[in-house]
Amino acid sequence: MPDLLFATNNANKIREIRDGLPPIWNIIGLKEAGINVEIPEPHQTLQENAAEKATTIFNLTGIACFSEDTGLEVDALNGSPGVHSARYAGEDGNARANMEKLLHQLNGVENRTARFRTIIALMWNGEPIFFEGVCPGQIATSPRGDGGFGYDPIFIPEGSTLHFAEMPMTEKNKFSHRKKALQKLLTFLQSHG
Ligand code: ITT
Repeated sequence: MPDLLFATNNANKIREIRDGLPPIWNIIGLKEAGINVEIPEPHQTLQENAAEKATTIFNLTGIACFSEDTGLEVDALNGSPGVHSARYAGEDGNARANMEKLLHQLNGVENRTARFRTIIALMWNGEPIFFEGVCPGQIATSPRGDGGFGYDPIFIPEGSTLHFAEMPMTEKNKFSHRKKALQKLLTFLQSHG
């Protein structure tokens, strides 16, 4: 089974990618690979950040790898928090504070349409190539569920009445941005592998 290094420190992303991949690939996260680095995300687009993460780890290790960057785009907020989703409330990775800020911004707002967007960057012949997945939906008025991570308690994907955090991972993966991007990556690897 070939190893594929997933350049992320987010254990939830690793779980979801493993759940969505047929077991022909052995997905390894940075921690498991013994790589302890803060991956920079300095850019204004998901694509540039994804490329930065994958390129940084590839240059460090020389190992076949991919990364992904994800953002939540809310129409009533002109696409915010978008590429700034992780630090929306200031502190990196504080999901509760991020959700509270978003719900506050949308207080009394009727149009709650939004989408998660994932860009995967795969290092291929030393250069990043990209695969995109989008999941349209709505921002709920209050959180529900204790599964998933990040903004999952307040996101209702199109085609469901459940919040992402109320779904088991396999159900989330029927809708998810990450799974759609992963599917494109898989198709590419299967035809070029
Ligand atoms: P990396 O190591 O891969 O960079 P990260 O946690 O920094 O991991 P991102 O910058 O891609 O990941 O995440 C942006 C924000 O969006 C962050 O607050 C996540 O919790 C949130 N997020 C990402 N994917 C999500 C998903 O599927 N459901 C809910 N929230 C998600």
